[in-house]
Amino acid sequence: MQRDKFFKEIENVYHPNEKLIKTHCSYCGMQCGMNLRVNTSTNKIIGVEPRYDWPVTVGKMCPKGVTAYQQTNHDDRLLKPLIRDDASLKGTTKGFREASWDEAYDLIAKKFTELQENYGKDSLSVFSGVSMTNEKCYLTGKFARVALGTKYIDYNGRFCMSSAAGGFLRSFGVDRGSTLPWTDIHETDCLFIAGSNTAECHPTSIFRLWNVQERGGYIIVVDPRETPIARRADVHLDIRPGTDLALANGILHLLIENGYTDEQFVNNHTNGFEETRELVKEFTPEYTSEITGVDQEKIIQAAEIYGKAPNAVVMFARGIEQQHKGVDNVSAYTNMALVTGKIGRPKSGVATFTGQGNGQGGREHGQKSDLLPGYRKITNPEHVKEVCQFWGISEDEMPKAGVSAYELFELMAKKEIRGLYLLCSNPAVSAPNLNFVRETLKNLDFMVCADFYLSESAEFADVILPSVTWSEDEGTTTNLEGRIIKINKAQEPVGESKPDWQMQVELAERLGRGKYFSHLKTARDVADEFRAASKGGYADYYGATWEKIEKQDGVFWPCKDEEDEGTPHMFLDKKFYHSDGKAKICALPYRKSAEEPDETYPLRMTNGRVVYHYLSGNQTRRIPFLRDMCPEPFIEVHPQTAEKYKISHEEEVRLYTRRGEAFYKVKITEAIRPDTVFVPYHFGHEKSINLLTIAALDPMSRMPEFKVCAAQIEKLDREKV
Ligand SMILES: Nc1nc2c(c(=O)[nH]1)N[C@H]1C(S)=C(S)[C@@H](COP(=O)(O)OP(=O)(O)OC[C@H]3O[C@@H](n4cnc5c(=O)[nH]c(N)nc54)[C@H](O)[C@@H]3O)O[C@H]1N2
Ligand SMILES: Nc1nc2c(c(=O)[nH]1)N[C@H]1C(S)=C(S)[C@@H](COP(=O)(O)OP(=O)(O)OC[C@H]3O[C@@H](n4cnc5c(=O)[nH]c(N)nc54)[C@H](O)[C@@H]3O)O[C@H]1N2
Ligand code: SF4
Ligand SMILES: [Mo]
Repeated sequence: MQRDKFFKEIENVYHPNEKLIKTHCSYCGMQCGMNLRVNTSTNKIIGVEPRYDWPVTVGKMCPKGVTAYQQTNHDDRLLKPLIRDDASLKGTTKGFREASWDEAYDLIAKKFTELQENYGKDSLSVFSGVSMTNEKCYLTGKFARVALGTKYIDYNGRFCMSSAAGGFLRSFGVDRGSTLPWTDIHETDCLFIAGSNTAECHPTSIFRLWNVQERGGYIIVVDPRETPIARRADVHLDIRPGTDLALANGILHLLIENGYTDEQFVNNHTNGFEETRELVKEFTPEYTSEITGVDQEKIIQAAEIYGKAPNAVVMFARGIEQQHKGVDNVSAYTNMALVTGKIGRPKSGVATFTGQGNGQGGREHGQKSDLLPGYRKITNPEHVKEVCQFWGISEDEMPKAGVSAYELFELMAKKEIRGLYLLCSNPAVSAPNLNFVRETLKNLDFMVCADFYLSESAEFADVILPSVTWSEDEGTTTNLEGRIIKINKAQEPVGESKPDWQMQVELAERLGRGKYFSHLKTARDVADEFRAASKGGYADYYGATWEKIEKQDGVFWPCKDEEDEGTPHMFLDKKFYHSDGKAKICALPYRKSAEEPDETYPLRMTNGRVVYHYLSGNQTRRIPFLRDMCPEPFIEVHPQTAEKYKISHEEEVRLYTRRGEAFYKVKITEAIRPDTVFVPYHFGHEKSINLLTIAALDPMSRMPEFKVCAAQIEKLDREKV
């Protein structure tokens, strides 16, 4: 206690020309607590310090977090709207001229109206992202349905959290990324972590992982690469990419065979056990090892450790989710917690490492093609009725369910969709099968892009609208625990940039839909409408007022009213959200990857992140320190494989798949399987690994199979470059 007080006082030390604005990092789902330092003479952000008093991250930040403040007053900021005046330069940064907001809005309203008059309401689409606050995500959903009246809205979470969401909905009937607070996880006895490079992607979770081991507990890691956490794990299951379903079934087989099931829990609180037991019978260690490439001994050891642990947490991330069987992978690993009853109590449970800053909240309130605020379903007439009443529109005005993110591009290619309002996403780097996606963007009749930097996607736009960074507006996000937190404004928007919610209100007015939006004059107005819109949905935020968030260090949803303090632990009453109150143990047959290696493409290509860059890299590639630390992508190759191809460290090679090619410098490392190569994905143009990825979609979540496809390396004739 004394120590906490000491640090609190240090943080509040008075600087004569500075004030500190309490907020959270702009990037990942950890949403680390930070104070932005603001010069009180210039009213500009000049630096940052970590917040020791934030319970989730207690003074920790990563290299992206400590430099995040450099985004705000960066020279590359877009200061005024831009209008394309040379169509022949589409796909480049050139051919734009500066314009006033009035001119930009008038042009957008004219073009959008023309397209809808000629080709119908659904000829327009909205593609958004979840680096935005809950309030902005909510309003974007309303903007698409009420201002544009189109059914075609989807967002980048489809490439991120959709399989986790689908798996949780199937297993539990509810989708909150973590069933327990992060402040619990270091107190568990076993962490089973699959497909997460925690040390690079959620670095400020790491001290909790090591703490489990320091307290005598165990860490089991499933990853084709020896990541930093795999290196320190008690067991590293070095899996062949794309075979997690077999591994999860193999572990389940052992948990059941060796008597680690909690029969009472299974009988009283779950369905599907018998069917699943039958299915996993064939997944003996031998058979599992054959499919996954992991030693039998290690599989047995992992099952023993997890089975014996009094408390355990199963965790996973995009490594298992970004597959065309991502939802099955999530439910299959979740089965481990359900058969052993290690869920619905403190220190035990299931959690996914939510990716983007607001990856949790942003998926709950209507940016997804089939969802409305409060996690209501657009296919449920009752839900539609509630939301229509709230918005004041008639039920036949509410568009139907649209399609998923990648499918939007397919409809654009078919000219069913002709216009796009893109905000907070950079699909020209981040979408799979990029040769197709870029061509599609190029051929749109009219495209608007809202961003604060000129992204690779903005290069295709007809109008670019300058938005603000996270530090120039206020609102809430929901971190990876399901904790709603407050982002505070530290300085006024630079140049003429505006928050997205304000652009949408002003555009709605131009589109003749002002009466549904004009009352929203401040971020707080949007927040109050948003909370009320979520009321009664299962992701109920109504009771999570800004005041309560401040008082309680965040509020876990659901939080229904003033008195409700929120819900840090899910299912403490052993009530799941399916109509019978039970969870579902899922029998999931093993399926191969969409594209298995063959003679022509003998390698498995996977990809992901490095600690220094964030997603498409549009933000972090501009920060000098981060750019210096990782200026370009590379390809990780095992020494045996390098020998086979006669390639050496730092040599440039051609990597290619059935969809495309790219050239990367080789990084020879034993920390990868010999049958697998890995490339970080944060780079644009000809360096994008997505030129090579496959757009095979999960049948439930419509998540593309980013993480696995068949590839080949070609040694170039050139000398070392
Ligand atoms: N530094 C940094 N941190 C980030 C982000 C970032 O861009 N940079 N992005 C944020 C976002 S939005 C997200 S979604 C998260 C992502 O966080 P993670 O999911 O942890 O990151 P990835 O690097 O995509 O993939 C994780 C691991 O999956 C492994 N993997 C690949 N294929 C398979 C497989 O078939 N099975 C298994 N078991 N593992 C496999 C990879 O080797 C990799 O180590 O990170 C968040 N944090
Ligand atoms: N090959 C491969 N591809 C992947 C992945 C992978 O692992 N491998 N991961 C996938 C995952 S998990 C994700 S999350 C996606 C992410 O893919 P993207 O959606 O492309 O992610 P970002 O780079 O965050 O793009 C956000 C853009 O919006 C801008 N921006 C940030 N905040 C705001 C705001 O408040 N308003 C506006 N208007 N703009 C803003 C940023 O400058 C940036 O240009 O990529 C996916 N693609
Ligand atoms: S761990 Fe995530 S939230 Fe924390 S400082 Fe790094 S990028 Fe920001
Ligand atoms: Mo993500």
